[in-house]
Amino acid sequence: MNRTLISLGLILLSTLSSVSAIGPSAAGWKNGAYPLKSGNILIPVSKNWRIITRNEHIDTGIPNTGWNYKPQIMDINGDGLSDVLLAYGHKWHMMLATSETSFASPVSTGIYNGGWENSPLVLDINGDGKDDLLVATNRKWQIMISKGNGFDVVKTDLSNVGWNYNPLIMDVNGDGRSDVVLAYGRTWNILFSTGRGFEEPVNTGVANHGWNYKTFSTDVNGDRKDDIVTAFGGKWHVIESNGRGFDPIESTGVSNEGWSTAQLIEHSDFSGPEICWLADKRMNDRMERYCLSLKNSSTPRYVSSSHPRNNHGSIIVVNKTTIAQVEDTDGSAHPYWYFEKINRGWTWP
Ligand SMILES: [Ca+2]
Ligand SMILES: [Ca+2]
Ligand SMILES: [Ca+2]
Ligand SMILES: [Ca+2]
Repeated sequence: MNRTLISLGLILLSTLSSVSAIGPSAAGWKNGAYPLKSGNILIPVSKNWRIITRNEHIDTGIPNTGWNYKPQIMDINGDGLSDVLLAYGHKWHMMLATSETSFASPVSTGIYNGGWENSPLVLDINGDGKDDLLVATNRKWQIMISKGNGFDVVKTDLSNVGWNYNPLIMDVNGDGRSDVVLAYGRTWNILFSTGRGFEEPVNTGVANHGWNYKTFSTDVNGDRKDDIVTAFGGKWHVIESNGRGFDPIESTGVSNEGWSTAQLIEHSDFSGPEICWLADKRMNDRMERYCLSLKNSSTPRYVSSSHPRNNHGSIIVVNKTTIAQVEDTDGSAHPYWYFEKINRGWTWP
């Protein structure tokens, strides 16, 4: 076969496998776009829930009641498919996934949805693979522990101080049970999980700079204890866990320009986590994407080809292998969904 044809075919194949645009439009995405474990996205649109995959828009036929009451995406039964917990009619409702592209109709848990407006947090407090929910309500933390087909409600005596300061769910001591890290009293404080509740807060003595900017938790150094990555003072900083608390704050020396668009990407290989953001460093009115490897922090690497500055939407990290973005690449005022496979050789439409 002609060598040129073969290379053309390879180029086409690699383009198709790395990026795909899903038509006809991205209507409704501003009402919330919820990443699912499958790599698909759930959005409330045209009175129903719709699932966006790499290839199509699927109308689930299920009314999107409760879409504006902070739906919680979590794997309630631990089957590897993302389910949804919805607040409406004064109760939490479960919408369980039946496949990667379908859900069963919502059923009531019978549990009062007090505190849904206080940013509930998904965690796995007992490490059983079924996601639980932490709710700040009546000035105390309350936990809904999943039983697979419903929840046990556990009330704690712990004050919900810090719930409005971007609390972090992370496994500080690496025991497989989610802990909670809270910014208050000028320091980071840790609530270690006991499996069905939390120990009294541990004051780490480490200043809580950056709680109001982009703050991520991830295992930066690969010791299975989650660390903090945060933007403040013009730079990205790392705060490593030592199992019982945190080590002193370290600056990466890298500018946190573009922090508001920053996303954490945890690669499935052994290269460690990265933060990626959009910036127009080339001053050509088009945005480029840059990534900083946190494990081997040195200088940010340029990743993407540029795309129009006036409609860059936002990056959504769908899962460890996929990111998605809403973008009007052809200037038709009809934005499309774009999916992109994350690997070391990213491309962009
Ligand atoms: Ca599930
Ligand atoms: Ca659990
Ligand atoms: Ca833990
Ligand atoms: Ca670590």
